[in-house]
Amino acid sequence: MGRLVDGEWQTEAQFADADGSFKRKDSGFRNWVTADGGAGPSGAGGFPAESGRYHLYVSYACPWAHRTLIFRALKGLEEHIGVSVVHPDMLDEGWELRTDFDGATGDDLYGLPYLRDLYLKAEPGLTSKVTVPVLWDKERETIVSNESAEIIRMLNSAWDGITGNTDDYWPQDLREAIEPVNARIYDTVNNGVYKAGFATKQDAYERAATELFDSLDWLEDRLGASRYLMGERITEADWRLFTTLYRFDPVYHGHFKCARNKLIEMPNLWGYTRELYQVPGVAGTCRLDHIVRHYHYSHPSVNPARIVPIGPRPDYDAPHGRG
Ligand SMILES: N[C@@H](CCC(=O)N[C@@H](CS)C(=O)NCC(=O)O)C(=O)O
Repeated sequence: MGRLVDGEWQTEAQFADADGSFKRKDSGFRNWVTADGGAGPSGAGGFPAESGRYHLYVSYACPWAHRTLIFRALKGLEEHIGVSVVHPDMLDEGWELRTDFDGATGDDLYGLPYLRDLYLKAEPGLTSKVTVPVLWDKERETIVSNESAEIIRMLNSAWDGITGNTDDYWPQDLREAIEPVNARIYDTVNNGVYKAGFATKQDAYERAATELFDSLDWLEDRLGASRYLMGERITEADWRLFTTLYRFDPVYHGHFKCARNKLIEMPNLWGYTRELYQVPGVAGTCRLDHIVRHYHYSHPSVNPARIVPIGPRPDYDAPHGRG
């Protein structure tokens, strides 16, 4: 992996800071596609929702990019927003647009070899991490956003007038209540697994792993009392949690040492994961082949021999028994 500094690629060997803990950097491109092209909560305006104008660059492996694929599917946006899928191996050159892995599409728009080239096309001389997902504007040839939490809110409603799909995963009456749930899940679960996995000091690892499982215990209780995180309706909070739960046993339990127990040992969370997986459209966004390969192959500080394990492969299609 690496980063762009003044437009030049620099490789980095370590994921953790000097104190042994992993700190995720904020995303840099924060504009919004809106129904009328007005500016969103952050960034500049001029990105109106249109069919065929925008393109997503994703990794099937990445839980943050996975959120955007789920929203694209649920909201009927497949024919309106194209997708390019990076190769699962993220090595010294960062994300590559190679096609020698099933499902890796290469760059459908420009034939660029590396994702960093897309960032440089948007802004030559850029200093930035080069992350997925990227929401790209083909007309202005620039990055609208590389922040998944904001991209899913755009997908949730900006194209509704085009698709006629008004399903709402960020309903006005739940927005305030969703925020603290998202915040705890982001910090201790979505990002918590990375903090445990990339820690290079025992205390940093134990802190992250303990907070992670405290939160999973809290969620296990919550999902014993309620079908979804916010009650009877599926919201963005559920989809944000799902992408981490889906990866838990195949990757985080072993590779990231999130090892107090497996997800399949937590009946409410495991049934809930299966239920969300079985929502029409979702399974098609889930690629365990990319996921298992990416993590085990791309983190030499965690898995230097790059051995890709043979399992486990939970049965996400088994009856979920909820509702
Ligand atoms: N805050 C970003 C995080 C995205 C992110 O960190 N993606 C990872 C893949 S799972 C990535 O591209 N990492 C490349 C790097 O850090 O160099 C979001 O949610 O969109």
